[in-house]
Amino acid sequence: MPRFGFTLHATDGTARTGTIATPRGEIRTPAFMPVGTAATVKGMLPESVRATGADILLGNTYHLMLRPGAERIERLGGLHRFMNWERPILTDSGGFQVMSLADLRKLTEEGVTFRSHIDGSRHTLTPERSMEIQRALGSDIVMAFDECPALPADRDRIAGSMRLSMRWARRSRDAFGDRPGHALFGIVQGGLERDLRTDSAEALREIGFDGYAIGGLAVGEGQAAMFDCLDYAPGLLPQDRPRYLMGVGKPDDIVGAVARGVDMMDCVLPSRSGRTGQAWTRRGQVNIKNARHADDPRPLDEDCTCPACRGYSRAYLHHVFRAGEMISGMLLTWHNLHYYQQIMAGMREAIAAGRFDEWQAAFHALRAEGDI
Ligand code: PRF
Ligand code: ZN
Repeated sequence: MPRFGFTLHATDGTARTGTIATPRGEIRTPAFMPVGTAATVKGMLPESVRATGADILLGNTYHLMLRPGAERIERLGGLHRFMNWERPILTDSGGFQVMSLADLRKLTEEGVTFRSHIDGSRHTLTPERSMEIQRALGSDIVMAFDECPALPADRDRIAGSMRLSMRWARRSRDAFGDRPGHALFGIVQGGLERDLRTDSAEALREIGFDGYAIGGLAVGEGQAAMFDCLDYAPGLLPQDRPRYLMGVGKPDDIVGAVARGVDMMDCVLPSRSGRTGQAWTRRGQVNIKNARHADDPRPLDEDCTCPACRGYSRAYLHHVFRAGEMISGMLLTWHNLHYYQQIMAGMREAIAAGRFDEWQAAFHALRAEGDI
């Protein structure tokens, strides 16, 4: 069985490009992972997600344990078979989603008990149970079980939470064991406190992980504060392991994160905003609901090669959104995911060529011109 591995191909300033090798295929970095929370990227067939350029999807422990159940998915051959996506899958560990979605949460040293947001049933997640669920799903990249406080939070709360997450990281590592071909990533916490982030990164490096995530950002602090943290946070992590910024973000967040040394990201934004009539283009955001599109024969983006832009006018996209037709969310999601993957491919190429500064300048210049 080929093992999990990361190869760095080139760096340009602090930006990096490389390849993560897994038994289910390669992940080109910087990588954007579309979110497939409930064993589907909403509105997209897996082959369509692949056609946008995605190498890996993200799945969620929290949602899948509640419905349809991790052991059911295991009996049905694992998550890849279940959802018909044979390439790599990374699963988040559940704690973050419990804190944002579940009812009646109770946090202890052992883990977290909560009631399902779907049917009110009672459940427990611990580092050990999260590892067991992610193993049953067949996840290729397993995330350590952590806790992430919403910002702003006071320093004591952030410090206590980070230390708990580090004890849970140790238990995650022990419960994960040795699984050739599968990877376990630790998650740095510590809010916007540099010394806490440093302690957290050191604790994780001491334990030893196949990759390292930066958690606890994009939780209300704003882009400037997030970038201030990313000015040092990736540098606290080993050079030779992938770095994953969790739950980020808008196109300019992603570009700024890659410039600061991040290799992987995920976000619901391109798929979720596709369903609410928001398109992301090289010239910025387009709200297809807006009446100004009703008679517009042009595509969303003249230069985009996605099916939504090759086959349909803004007038049509406006109409099907207003009419509540399913194809509306499908086409806009496809466009948004395609655009995100184009950004990633452009960054990989520019970093490899040592031209990332020029690429970034062109990216920002086109957005400044705005939609026409
Ligand atoms: N931890 C985990 N998942 C996450 C986060 C985190 O801190 C975030 C924060 N942006 C998103 N998803 N486990
Ligand atoms: Zn398009």
